[in-house]
Amino acid sequence: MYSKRFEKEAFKEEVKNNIKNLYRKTIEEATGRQIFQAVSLAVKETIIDYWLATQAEMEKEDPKTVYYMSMEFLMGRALGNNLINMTAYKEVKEALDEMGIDLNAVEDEEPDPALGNGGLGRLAACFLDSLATLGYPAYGCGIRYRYGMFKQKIENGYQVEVPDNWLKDGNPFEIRRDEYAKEVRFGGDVRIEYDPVTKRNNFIQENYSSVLAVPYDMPIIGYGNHVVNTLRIWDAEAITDFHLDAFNRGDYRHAVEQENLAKMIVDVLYPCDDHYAGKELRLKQQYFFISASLQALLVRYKKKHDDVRKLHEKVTIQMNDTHPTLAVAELMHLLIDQEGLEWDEAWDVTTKTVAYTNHTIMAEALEKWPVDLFSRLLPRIYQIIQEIDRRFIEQVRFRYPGDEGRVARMAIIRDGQVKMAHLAIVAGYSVNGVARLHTEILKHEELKDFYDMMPEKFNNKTNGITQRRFLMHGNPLLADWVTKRIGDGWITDLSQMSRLKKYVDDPKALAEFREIKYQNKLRLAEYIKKYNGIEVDPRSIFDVQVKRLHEYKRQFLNILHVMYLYNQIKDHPEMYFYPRTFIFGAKAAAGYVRAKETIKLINSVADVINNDKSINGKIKVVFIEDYRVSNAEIIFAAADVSEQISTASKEASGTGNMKFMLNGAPTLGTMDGANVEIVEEVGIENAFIFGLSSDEVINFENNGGYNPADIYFNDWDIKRVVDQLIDGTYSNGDREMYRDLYDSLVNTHGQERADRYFILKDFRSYADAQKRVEEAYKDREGWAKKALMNVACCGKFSSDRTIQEYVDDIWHLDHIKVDA
Ligand code: T68
Repeated sequence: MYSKRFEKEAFKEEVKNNIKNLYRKTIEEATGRQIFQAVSLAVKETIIDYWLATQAEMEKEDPKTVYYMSMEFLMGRALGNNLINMTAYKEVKEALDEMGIDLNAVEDEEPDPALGNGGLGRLAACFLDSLATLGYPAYGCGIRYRYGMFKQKIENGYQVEVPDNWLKDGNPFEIRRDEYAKEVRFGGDVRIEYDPVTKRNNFIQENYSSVLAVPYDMPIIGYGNHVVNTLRIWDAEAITDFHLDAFNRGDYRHAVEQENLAKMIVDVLYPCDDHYAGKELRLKQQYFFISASLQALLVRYKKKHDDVRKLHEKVTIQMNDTHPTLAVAELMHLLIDQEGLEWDEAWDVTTKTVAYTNHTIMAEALEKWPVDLFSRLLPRIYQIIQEIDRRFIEQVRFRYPGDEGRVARMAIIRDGQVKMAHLAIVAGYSVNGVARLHTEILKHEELKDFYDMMPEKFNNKTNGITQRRFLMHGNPLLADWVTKRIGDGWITDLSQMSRLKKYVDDPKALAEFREIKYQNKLRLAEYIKKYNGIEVDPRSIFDVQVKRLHEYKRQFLNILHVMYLYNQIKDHPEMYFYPRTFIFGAKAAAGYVRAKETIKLINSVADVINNDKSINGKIKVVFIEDYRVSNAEIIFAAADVSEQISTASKEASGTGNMKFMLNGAPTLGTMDGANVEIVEEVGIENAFIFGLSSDEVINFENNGGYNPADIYFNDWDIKRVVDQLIDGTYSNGDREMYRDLYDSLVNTHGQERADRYFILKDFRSYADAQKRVEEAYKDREGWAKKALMNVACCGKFSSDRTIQEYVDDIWHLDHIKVDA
């Protein structure tokens, strides 16, 4: 293992030297940030050796490699995770202790790299961790945004977005690779030129603007196996005069335009999750990283192979949602225009190389680019997509003669739009959903036409999460306890958690397990005190909903229920009530008005309830500012109840649900996404399930919805909380502040149905489930059993399992072994 190689004294010396050489300081004089840099660089020394060894192995063995293309990699902090995977965490902690440095404090100095929005970006990060740990060769390919996901401040209850300048002090783990820089071209025209020698038309892009894509590599360390893969993220720079041709050299305006393009293109991550913004700059970002990544990939392939017709034997490309789908057309372009392949040859290679993962069925998330924008920005790519579309439509007509309705539904280019999902499905050799229910909905509802025509492409890959970060690093107390009980095999084989089942009837084990949860709740309570100034009782039920703010995720339902409980306590002060702390954490997309109103509502309700002395602290409401990977680890470890309450059919999978389960928090949720599979693993008696099924929701939707007025006018408790949105109770008398939220429940707005997300419809059943939670929690040992069963049954939800399935069914990668 790495730790065998770890030499404590040498490491300490290295840290001291780094501080001296970088900052001309002693340890005592250095700031926290400087110590973080010095420690990280010392750790990087060791990483580089394994990185080189892995590269050497790949050179030698020439294994089949996956390129995971993603606009987002939500990596979270690297230092602690790297140490864990190098199996050097404890040694380094000791070494630093001896120097009077606290590793936890050093870790807290690292900016939390947030090059992703939420689930989709975090999934990509977990996948990289598992690929390296399982010993599979992989590159992550993405964008080095100068500004990642915004930092969230709450001011006067409102979300305020603050730029996330994560690179301010430099990123100690990355390496800039100038030698692999690539030019990426935008706009201009395509001239067709007949070449009498090859007897082919050549397509020549002219009058374009271009930028230089410069890669930065970050190490992705496998757990205890010396494998170090690479996350390659691209920065943009202006092409210097040197690269410009004679004509352009004098063209000042053009030069400035290119300079600006380079500055803009990687400037910022779009903060919209599950939503399509349709911005030109976004399309530029997509083409930028796809073109650069594919050019680099081909260069690498051609170093060892002279026939690009066999690319798929050594390379597979996974497209994380449709955001990287330009890979289809760009690969065609490179194979035809650069490598000289015929169309059919290029298509054969491309359709054996690219595969597509779908993450949502939400109509507003589907990427459809306007043809005029698309063809202006990417003229050659557009031509290629037109030809793919023409040939595809021919096939549909052949297969379904006379069915022009079907042709219209399936076309890639239609109604002035380029439909990226259709392109991804037509070209991809695999199309997968991210949980069983989601994949079934894709096959039988959203993508039915495609499934009918090419069922063999469709498959499910239920998401997973890495236990290295979300248990070992985030919850060391529980991790050590598990290891003490069942050994440490679970670290790389989470199915071994099932051995914990034998402890559910062991009172001593249960008492220890409960005490660990309590310690983790204390840690979170301290965090909340420090950052929110709110005192919470660690003995109360920690009921947690942390995830992006979205109407379909129904944070609104949760807070309405809190308002309802508060009414009950006020009406019946004598009533039995187990103290509860409702914890929220969520960022709203900057332009998503209703999501932002929901944040304000949660904070307003918190203000009123937390300051009402008459309820004796029976309810506390906490909105944790700036929910992100680093505080998520603390939150999951401390949760008693995992709120997974999306409208059934809307949440493709969810992955937070799995992180809560791993940390021993039973799910309070709907039968949606991966919740279905969680319940299947843990047993319905160890979860709290409520609400409409996805079939019921889809049925209502296909038949014009339901009528929330029937509920509003017949259930007085519900009417009361809904009315409290506009009677000033939570807005200092302002009746307009939450009018839009109120309206969304009871009034139809043009196209939008009232209560589109079935909040009132599910309210009673949610309240009942919450009642069952309270009942169950009163039985402390019974609760501990449920919680422990969740840990014991979480094995399926490791991303190691997910990745092994991708490898077996889709990618067929070769293993690598690194001896160092
Ligand atoms: C999430 N999607 C799904 N999208 O909502 C979630 N979208 O159910 C699933 O578990 C997760 O993906 C992983 O499969 C997202 O997170 C985005 O973040 C996103 C970003 C940009 C554009 C569209």
